[in-house]
Amino acid sequence: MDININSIKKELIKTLDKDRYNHTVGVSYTAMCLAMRYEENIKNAEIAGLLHDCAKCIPDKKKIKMCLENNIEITNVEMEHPYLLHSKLGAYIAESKYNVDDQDILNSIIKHTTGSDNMTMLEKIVYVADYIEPKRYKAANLTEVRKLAFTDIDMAVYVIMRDTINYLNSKGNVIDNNTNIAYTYYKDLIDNRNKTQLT
Ligand code: DGI
Ligand code: FE
Ligand code: FE
Repeated sequence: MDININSIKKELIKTLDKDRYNHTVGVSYTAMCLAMRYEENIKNAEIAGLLHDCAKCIPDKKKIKMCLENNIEITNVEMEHPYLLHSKLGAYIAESKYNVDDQDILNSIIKHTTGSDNMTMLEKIVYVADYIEPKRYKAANLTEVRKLAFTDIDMAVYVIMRDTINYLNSKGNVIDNNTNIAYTYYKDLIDNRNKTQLT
């Protein structure tokens, strides 16, 4: 995989708006810091962070069109909330346009919005970095989650999923099946860990 970070950044400046580009760089650096902490591949974290939202600024209609053209499945919930497609479509663009062939990086992009059960370390790093990067300021419990990310990444994943679902419920948004599966998995993992510690 011959990937040039500067050429990715040049292309992203053209295809993302300014705030989204700054967020992307924040996620990339945060993912690299987490990769240092958890002994994950730093360059993979950098690439995944940079490309995770590469499809975000494509208009929703075009997202749907591009998915249909490239045989990317669209679920009912994604049809209702087409912004969710930026993850799958982003992975497709990372592979076809940016020549990413590492499946762990591509899966990190696919899973970065909903999460999934049993994520790899890179998948967890991108999921968490997306929520805690320095420019984020609206999300719930940011101070706590930023600290947790570096002390207990599974707990950070769980708290982010819990707070995201609470937020979506408060807005009356449909919860994606993957989000529910992911939340149940990490809730069980944390509950079981607490039980083991008690006995
Ligand atoms: O692309 P970003 O804004 O950086 O972050 P993201 O890809 O995590 O997208 C965040 C939005 O996605 C946030 O408003 C919550 C929403 N989201 C996450 N899971 C679900 C969801 N929206 C719906 N409708 N259903 C979900 O399961
Ligand atoms: Fe995103
Ligand atoms: Fe993001």
